[in-house]
Amino acid sequence: MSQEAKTVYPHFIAGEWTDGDGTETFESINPATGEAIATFQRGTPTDVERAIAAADEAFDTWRRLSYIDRAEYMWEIFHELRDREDELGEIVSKESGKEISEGKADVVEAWHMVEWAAGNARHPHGDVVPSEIPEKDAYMRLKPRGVVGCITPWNFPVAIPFWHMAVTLVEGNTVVWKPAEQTPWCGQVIAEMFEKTGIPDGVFNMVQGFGDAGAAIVDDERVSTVLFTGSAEVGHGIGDKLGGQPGRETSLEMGGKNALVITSNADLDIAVHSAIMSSFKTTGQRCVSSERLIVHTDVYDEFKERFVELAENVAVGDPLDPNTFMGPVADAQQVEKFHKYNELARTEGANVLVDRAELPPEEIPDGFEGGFWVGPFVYEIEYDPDLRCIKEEVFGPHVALIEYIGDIEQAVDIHNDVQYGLAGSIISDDYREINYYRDYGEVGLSYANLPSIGAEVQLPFGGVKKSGKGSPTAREVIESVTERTAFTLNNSRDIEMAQGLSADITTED
Ligand code: UN1
Repeated sequence: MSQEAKTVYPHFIAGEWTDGDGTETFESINPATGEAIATFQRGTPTDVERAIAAADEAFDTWRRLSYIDRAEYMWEIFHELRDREDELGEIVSKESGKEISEGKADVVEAWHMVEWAAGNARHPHGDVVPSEIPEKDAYMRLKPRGVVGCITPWNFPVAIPFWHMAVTLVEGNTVVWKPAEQTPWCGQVIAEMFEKTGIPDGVFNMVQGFGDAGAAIVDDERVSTVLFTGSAEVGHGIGDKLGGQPGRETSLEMGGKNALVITSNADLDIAVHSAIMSSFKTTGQRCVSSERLIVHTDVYDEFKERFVELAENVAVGDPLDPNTFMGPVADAQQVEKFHKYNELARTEGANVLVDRAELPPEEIPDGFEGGFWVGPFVYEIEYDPDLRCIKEEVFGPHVALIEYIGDIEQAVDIHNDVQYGLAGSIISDDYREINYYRDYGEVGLSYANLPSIGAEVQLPFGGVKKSGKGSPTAREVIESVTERTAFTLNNSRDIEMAQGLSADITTED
């Protein structure tokens, strides 16, 4: 019996493709069909150790290049991402299940981030600061921190890796990256792109694998900063671990239990449109998706009717079909979690308005029976601070309508009554309500008359409360991957001190 040789995709460590020392492999699964796309080596802590050693060794040479020279490598990536948008968008859709416009937007967001980082190489870094003493020149300067560990999620498998890595590399750090285990194919393509740029060996390293590989990155003291985007549970574990270790930094972006506040002054066309986008785009699997719609009693019935009608009808199907609005969820665990929380909502007293949770077979396209399919699940529930279904993140198309009576303060109290604080939006034509929400809504990303999704890369992307620490994007990520030096140069031959401190040295005689 002949056995067909199966390609197993390797890691990229120290400028080389390597199988590492692991014996286990894993498969990337197309969530729309349940079929395997490709097979990958599962990285071990020893593989991670080698990648960190390579990054550590490469750091000294890399940091000595100019910003402009380092950015040149990122411009290569920028062009590659742009030129291959359609092809890569399709890969994203096939591997993550996101519908094709989202697959492409993921690639576009990636090249936007790379463009920002590479362009920023020619912008001023640091500040010239006045001194009390005219002969002193004071500067705030930035230095790279060293090896940066990047642990990224499956839901933006191209964009988020570049949120983490683009600025980090241009600033002069080296990288050890673990892509999400659900989207290793995207990881492979990105590593191929880095190899093609000819970036010096060890500057960029990729180890495929699971949580044990991620933990090995976090555990290694040579990793000066860990950038993490993913679940609150894992993120807080990283924060706890690194918090007490001198010289080690983190920037963590975790989930949310995001909400839209729809006031009595809302334009209901905008409200319904924003709510559908916020709750069902990416099948509810953005960190910024909204699972709570907090609606004023005066507009509640009309909003409910219109939202429910659309939720009954949004197109669920093949991610590569341009008419699809919602693809499948990522994997079997997500399906299970979604059903568990729908059940919990029922137990907690939900009045279910839309139940497409178990998609009927006729809605599943032919050939896609093995996919991880779910549809919208919408319910109304009376606000009660003890309800878990309106407090815990589901990461799926699970949406609660919560009616409120009173003014904007009441709505914002409910909005803030969760442990998370990532994203949210207010729909209102009253600027006082909008400004109240802007000032008191406890979120890192705040919108008005818009969905809670769709941030641009040049804005900080990070949450408050349980949703985050720091912001692993754009200008703000610089804070986590650089150290500041306050540097003062004396242009005089005399030493003169600030604060009127005497510089005279007096002796006994
Ligand atoms: C995420 O939600 O996991 O703001 C990332 C957005 C996208 C990024 C989302 N730019 O919707």
